[in-house]
Amino acid sequence: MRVFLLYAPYHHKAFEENIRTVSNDFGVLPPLNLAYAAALFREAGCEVRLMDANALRSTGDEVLKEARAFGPDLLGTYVSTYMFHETREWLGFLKQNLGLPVVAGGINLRLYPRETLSWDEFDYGIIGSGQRSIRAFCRAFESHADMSGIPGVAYKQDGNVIIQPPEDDEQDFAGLPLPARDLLPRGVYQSIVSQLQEFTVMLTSTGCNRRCSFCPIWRNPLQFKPVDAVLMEFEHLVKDLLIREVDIFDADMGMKPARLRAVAEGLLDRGLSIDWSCRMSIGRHLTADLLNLIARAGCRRIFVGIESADTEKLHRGLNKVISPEEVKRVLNDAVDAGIRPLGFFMTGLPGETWSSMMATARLAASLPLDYAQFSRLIPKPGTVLAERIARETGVDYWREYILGNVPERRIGSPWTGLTEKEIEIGTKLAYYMFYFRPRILYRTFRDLRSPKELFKYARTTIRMVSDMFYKDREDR
Ligand code: B12
Repeated sequence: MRVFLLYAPYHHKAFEENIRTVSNDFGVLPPLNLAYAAALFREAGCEVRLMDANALRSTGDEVLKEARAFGPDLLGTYVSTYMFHETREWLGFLKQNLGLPVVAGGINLRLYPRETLSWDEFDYGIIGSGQRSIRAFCRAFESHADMSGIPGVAYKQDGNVIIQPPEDDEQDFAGLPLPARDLLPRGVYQSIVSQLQEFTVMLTSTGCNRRCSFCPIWRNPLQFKPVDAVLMEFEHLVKDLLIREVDIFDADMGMKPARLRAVAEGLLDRGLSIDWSCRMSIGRHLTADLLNLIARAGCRRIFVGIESADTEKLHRGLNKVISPEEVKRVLNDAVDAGIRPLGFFMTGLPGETWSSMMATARLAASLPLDYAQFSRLIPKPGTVLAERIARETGVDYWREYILGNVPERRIGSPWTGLTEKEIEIGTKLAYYMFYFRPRILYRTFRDLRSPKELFKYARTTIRMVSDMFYKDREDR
């Protein structure tokens, strides 16, 4: 059986936490989870083509041509909540022209399976990891058998959507095959801060041990790949795929400091030369010694959630606890070790005022950071915050959005007296206060590693300035 998987092009949405320039210039990143799904289809005996039309900036006709040339029996795609309709339209176009059924997987199938399949563009859904269900689905699909009784598979029968939840223990992250990165194009991937090519992304754990009300990630089971498997994946990246830089997307790569230490030591022992970056929670466990070790092992950047100058607001409003003293200590130790830190900050917190927002902007500019990202707090799908808002207003915006009942718009921040416009302006101002400083310009130029990187920064700077005058969709 031949399966054509499409990663559909996507663009900034009005409800996103990031301002437009940041979403659009975030980079061109590979569809890691479709690469995982492709590996599962291959394990089930399928021949798979994975087309990253987002990275290739393909037109509809180009995608159609590629799909026709491959001659698939089935089309598949990844659906997030944010990009649902854009992806749906792409699959609708392919389905109409090829007359083939479509299977969808990914986060939106976990959150809104019924609503996803209420659209004609989607015939089947894989809910959850697909580890057991993809194989069973393929067997049933090939033999034209009934999909009933296959946990984790959603389908349609006589106009009804049938949801079959996955088995509780289906997700075994460590047991997943290596993502099929060999199916992805080369020379096209980069992030806003990456410096080398080939570049890719990687995940060594799922879930998180924190319970922040603005983040959905802790709802995934907390699972880790064993150190040996992580090192094997690094080795595969370096030796088989000639990757020179990787961004690790774990919620907190330092959650188990001994594990991080073992990964770093393993990289050094195996002589694997690769630049990497990762997200880490601030805490006492990030000692100068550990930071020095990971720097020697190739860690070039760490991304840390600092969020706000007002730790009280953070703690009470969002269930996140961090110590300002520890933030400074970790950042200084990281810089001393030769690691470039990026701080994540949030604007529009519960009880936020213009002056607390500006205090956050000033805090960011006062810390030894090389990069900062300011995101507006939004009730992301699947979060405690989104559930609270849905309860209070009686409307689940995301569900209605998937059903096509509400337009793409800012959801609003009823937890602060600030308007969306004020939060947007405060967020943009925070960016200008951070980036348009001699220290940042100097460090950016000093550490440039290619003319391409200079071009990337110049383009983002121009877009950032023009963004000041850009009106969001609902203002137009
Ligand atoms: C890595 C990552 C990325 C990477 C790679 C994305 C990708 N398509 O793989 C990049 C940087 C490109 C990315 C982009 C975006 N991301 Co992202 N991303 C993640 C992250 C950290 C891990 C995803 C992952 O690989 N998980 C591991 C795999 C094994 O699990 P999985 O995703 O569930 O996939 C399995 C199954 O679902 C299934 N499956 C998945 N797809 C398919 C398809 C088919 C046909 C089948 C059968 C099965 C199947 O098989 C996989 C193997 O088990 C998650 C957060 C998290 N920790 O989960 C956020 C997350 C999914 N991303 C999120 C967001 C918001 C975005 C962006 C909108 C950001 C932006 N503004 O650009 C874009 C949207 C991209 C899109 N087209 O929709 C949100 C999703 C919110 C939502 N409900 O829509 C999350 C949850 C993070 C968050 N902050 O809330 N992301």
